[in-house]
Amino acid sequence: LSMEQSLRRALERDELLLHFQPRVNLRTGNVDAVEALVRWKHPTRGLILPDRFIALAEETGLIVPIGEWVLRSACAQGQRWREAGFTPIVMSVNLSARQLWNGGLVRMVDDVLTDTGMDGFLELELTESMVMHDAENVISALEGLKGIGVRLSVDDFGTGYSSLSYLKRLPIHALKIDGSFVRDIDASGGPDDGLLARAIISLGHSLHLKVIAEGVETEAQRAFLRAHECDEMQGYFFSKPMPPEECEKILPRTT
Ligand code: G
Ligand code: G
Ligand code: MN
Ligand code: NA
Repeated sequence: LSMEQSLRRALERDELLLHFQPRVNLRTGNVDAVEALVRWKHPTRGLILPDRFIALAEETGLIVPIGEWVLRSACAQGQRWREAGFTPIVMSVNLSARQLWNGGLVRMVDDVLTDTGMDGFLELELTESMVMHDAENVISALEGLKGIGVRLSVDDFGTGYSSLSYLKRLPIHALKIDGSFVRDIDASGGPDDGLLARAIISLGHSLHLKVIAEGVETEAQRAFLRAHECDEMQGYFFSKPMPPEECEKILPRTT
C-alpha cells in the first residue's frame, strides 16, 4: 500500500490519535491551555509524527477530513475533561491552509462547538503564510471564526513574511514565537541575548496580542521570557506532548 492509500484508510480504521502539550502561564504557573497534536498509529510502522504525513495530507486534500477529525476529537476530549471535573482550559488546534480555503469551515467549527459545548474555549493556530495570503475570503473566514467565539493565533511567528499593517487588521488573539528564537536565548545577559524573542513580545503587546513562546527547554529560557513579560510558554521544559491519560495528571481541577 502506498503512503497515500494507507493515510486514506487511517481515518476509517481509527488509526489517528491525539497527544496534548500544555501551555503554562508564565506569571501564575497555571496550565492555561493545551495544544492538540495529531499522531498516526500505523499498523506496521508504529507511531508516525505529523512531520511525516501532514504535507501529504495537504497535497492530497486529505487534510480536510483529517483536520475535521482532529478538531472534533480535541473538543470532545476537552468536554470529557470538563465533565470529569477539570478546570475548563483552552484547547488549541492547528489549522491547515486547505481547511481555511475550504468553504464550509466556519459552519463545521460552529457545529463542533455546539456538539461539544467547547464554545469560548477553542483556539485555532494558523501560520503566517496562511493569514498573509491577502485574500478577502481569508479575512472573512477569520472574521467568521471570531464571530463564533474562536480565538486565533499565529503559529511559528517570525519565520514567515508578515506584513505588519496586514497583521494589525487581522482578528487574531495571540502570536506564538517560533522555537528557533527561543533557542537563541542563552541567558548570557548580553545586549543581543534573545533579541528577536524580545522584539516579538513587544510587537505582540503593541498590537494588544497575547504572546506565547514555543520550544522552551530550559529554566534560563523560562526566566528570561518571564522577565520580558511573555505571557505563556510551551515546550519540553514543562512537558512534551502526551497522551490524554498522562496529560490529565497535570491539568488543574476545580472539584
Ligand atoms: O506534534 P509535533 O510536535 O511533531 O508537530 C509537528 C508539526 O505538525 C507542527 O508543525 C504542528 O503544527 C503540525 N501538526 C500537528 N498536529 C497537526 C494537526 O492536527 N493539523 C495540522 N494541520 N498540523 C498539525
Ligand atoms: O509547529 P507547531 O508549533 O504546531 O508544532 C509544535 C512542534 O514542536 C511539535 O512537533 C512538538 O512536538 C515540538 N515541540 C514542542 N515543544 C518542543 C521543545 O521544547 N523543543 C523542541 N525541539 N520541539 C518541541
Ligand atoms: Mn502549533
Ligand atoms: Na510552531
